[in-house]
This record gives sequence, C-alpha cells and structure tokens, in this order.
Amino acid sequence: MYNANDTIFAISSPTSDKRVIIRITGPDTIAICRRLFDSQIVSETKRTITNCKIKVDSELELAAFLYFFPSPNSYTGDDVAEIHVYTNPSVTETILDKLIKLGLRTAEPGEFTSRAYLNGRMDLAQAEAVNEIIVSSNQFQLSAAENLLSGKLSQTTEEILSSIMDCMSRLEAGLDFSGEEIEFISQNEAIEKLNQIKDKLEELLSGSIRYETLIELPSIGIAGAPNAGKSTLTNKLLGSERSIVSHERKTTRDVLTGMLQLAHYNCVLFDCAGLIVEPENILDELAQQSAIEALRNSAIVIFCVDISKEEWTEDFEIRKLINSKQIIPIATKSDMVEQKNLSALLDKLNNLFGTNFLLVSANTDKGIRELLEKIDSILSSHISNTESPLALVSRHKKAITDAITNISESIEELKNGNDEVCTMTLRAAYKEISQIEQHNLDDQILNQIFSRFCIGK
Ligand SMILES: Nc1nc2c(ncn2[C@@H]2O[C@H](COP(=O)(O)OP(=O)(O)OP(=O)(O)O)[C@@H](O)[C@H]2O)c(=O)[nH]1
Ligand SMILES: [Mg+2]
Repeated sequence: MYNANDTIFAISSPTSDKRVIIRITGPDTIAICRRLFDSQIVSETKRTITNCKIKVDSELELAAFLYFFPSPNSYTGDDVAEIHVYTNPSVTETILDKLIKLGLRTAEPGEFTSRAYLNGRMDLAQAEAVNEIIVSSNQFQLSAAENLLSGKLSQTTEEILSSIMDCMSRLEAGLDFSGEEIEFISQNEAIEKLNQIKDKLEELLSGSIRYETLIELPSIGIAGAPNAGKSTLTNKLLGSERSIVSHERKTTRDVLTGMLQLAHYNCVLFDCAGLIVEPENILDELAQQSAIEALRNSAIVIFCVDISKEEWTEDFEIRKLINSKQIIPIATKSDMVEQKNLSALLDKLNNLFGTNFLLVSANTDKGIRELLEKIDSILSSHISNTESPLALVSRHKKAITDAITNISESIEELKNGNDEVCTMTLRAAYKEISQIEQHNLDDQILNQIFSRFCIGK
C-alpha cells in the first residue's frame, strides 16, 4: 500500500477548457501552499478560496485560485488544496516539476480515494462507486454508481448482516442451553427468517445492474435490402462519412461500426451489407453471413425500407431474415415521394408489414431526431426496468451469490435438525456479506481495488 504520510499531487480530471486543476493532499499541504503562493492561506481550519499568484519561475507569475479544504472535512480526510490555473501543458509541466522539487510525490491511481477510505471518509462500496462514475458512459450506469456512492449498498448489507446476526445468535443461544426448557427461536421462525434474508439477497442481485454488463456498449444494427439507404443513414446518424454510399446495389460488403452518442447512452452503430433473399455468389454469401451475425448480436435493429420503391416483395422476404426482438421499422428516402402520395404509400407499407414505419429522409433530416429518441428510449427499457438500480461490481456479486448458497444450506441443515451446522454456514454467509464492507481487507485487495482508478481520484 502507498505511504499515507506522503503529501501527494495529481492533475484532476482534465477539463475541455484550458483550466488545469492540481490537487494536493497530505500532511504538508499547508506548508507547500505557503511556499508556492505569495498569499497565505487565510485560515488553517476553514474552507477558503483565495485569489492568488503562482510563481512558475523567476519571470512568470500566473493568476490562480487556491481552494483549501482543511482536514478532516475534505475529500481525503487530510488537508486538500486545489490549484486552479489557466495555462498550457508546458507551463503545467513546470508547475508539476516545482511540486516534486518541494518534496511532493505524484499520486498513484486511486490514491486520493484510497486515503478517503483509510481516513473513514467513505466506505469501500462508496470508494468503488467513485471509480464507476469515472468510467461510466451512460445515464443509467451513472445513476447506479451514484446510488452506490450514496451508500445504499452498504446500508442494505448492514440490514442483512444484522438480521443474520440476530438469527445466528438466537440459534447459538439455543445450542448453549440445549436440554433446557428455554427456546430462543423456534425452528419455523428461524426458517422463515432465513428465507426472508435469502429473498433480500436475491432481490439485491436481481434489482442491480451488474457493472460489467453495462460496460459493454449496446450495438444498434442497420438492416434492409441493398440500396435501401442504410449507409447514408449510418453517416447521417454518426455525423461523419463513415460508410461509402452509391446508387449501385451491394455497395457495402463489411460490417462498419461507429460510436453513436445519444441523450442518455453511448452505443455502437453498425452498417452492413444489404440482405438478399438468394445470394448469387460467394461474395454475397460472405457479406450476408457477417451481416446476419452482427445483427443477431445487436440490441436493436433499424429495418430500412425504401418507400420510393415500386413494390416491396423483396423487403418483405428480407424482413424474415432478421431475428431481433427490438426492431425499429423506418421508411427511407421519404423525400423522393411526392408529398401528396406520402401518407397513402405509408399506409400501404404499414399494412403490408403489419407495423408502423417511421418516415425518414437522410437528405432532409426528416425523422432523424425521432429515430434517435426512439433508440434512446428503447435502450433505457432494455437496460433497466428499475428506476434507480444499484451497480454491483463483480466482487459484490460473488459475495452475495456465495452468501445465498450458504443461507440455502443453513435452511436445509435446520430442517434436518442440524442446528450446529446451520450456525456454521450462517457464519460463513455473514463473513461473505461483511466482505462487501470489510474493514480489515488486506493491502493486496485494497491495492487491487484502487489501482483500477485513474490518477487524480
Ligand atoms: N433522395 C434520397 N436519396 C437517398 C437517401 N438515402 C439514400 N439515398 C440514395 O440511395 C442510394 C443508396 O444509398 P446507400 O446509403 O448506399 O444504400 P445502402 O442501403 O447502404 O446500399 P448497399 O450498401 O448497397 O446495401 C444512394 O444513391 C443514396 O444517395 C435519402 O434519404 N434521400
Ligand atoms: Mg451501404
């Protein structure tokens, strides 16, 4: 583990503007700030923001803000200072060199948060949540991580632990006084209680998003007949010329991907070869195979039908090749149809396929915003049905799953009258759950947890 007596620094999350935030924490924070700045930190015990100048070298002095957060009410629990300065990378380097000369050490990834944990400023589940927030890439993930941060997981596990403890101690008391007339808990009551604990644990698992499943971005496929306008739509949605477009059929042969940023989600959008009912040659077959494979693994398929076509027999057959639960049917190239014919044609299309098509045109942007909103809303119901799920990291999930197994075993033992074995397995369950928020985790585990962080957190 890192030496907690060092005073450390890191550049905090880089911002899009030219502002650099250098965070310092540790016992020498005040002394270092006094050497760096002309002005004194106003108070050693109050939060302050000071307008001051930082001497970069003998010639250069920069205006800076110094935020000071005194111990123990700071992020890490030690004194924390933040230097906010508008500058460029080379001047930043010079400032950092200066800090090293003054005896500071660069923070290891996660070291700020690990200090917060060690100083009792946050529990372990909360510390892990900080990491989730740093890497989370969609809204649900973020709110789940924020739930962790607000200590919801720790609170739930505390409740479960105390129920297990209650049941276990009453069973153990029964063992100590066996042969006597006193009954501390009846077999039925104990079984009922243990079942309740098991239900709670299972609820925790099912009501939670597993962090690892979220980190994989959902993919959205664009499918349809050759020339339906898939590549044009891909480019439109991605805002770049990712895919080659031409009036020739079968232009796209490979699966091409791009990152699509929606209001709440990031996802992977892909374009692929147009589907054909009867591939004519090996090239067709290969292109078709990779398209079908990619579509099979996608969360949503946008099914494109060119509304300006004379008839849609081909499209009707192609639709059968797509086996996706979530399909958004869209009528492309709507700008090519005369306005007065549009609604009759759309009705015809809707009737043929028995579904409602969204009118879209990549040329005029018609329907594009609606399409993006639709994807976003399907993804939100796809990813989570609960409003504020808890994010579990795999370590939590394992502990909870193992505890469920232990509790199930203790119920069986209890039913067979083996109270002693039952209390032993209960103890094991207690140990598993207490690991979620264990206070004597060894250094290796802590290092493992905090090393996943980025520097400056
Ligand atoms: N007017 C109009 N033309 C479009 C629209 N979308 C696509 N096109 C045209 O339709 C033709 C085919 O477009 P692509 O995007 O290459 O079609 P595709 O589905 O990717 O075709 P393949 O890759 O061959 O399967 C091109 O000439 C495009 O310019 C649209 O919204 N309006
Ligand atoms: Mg194409």
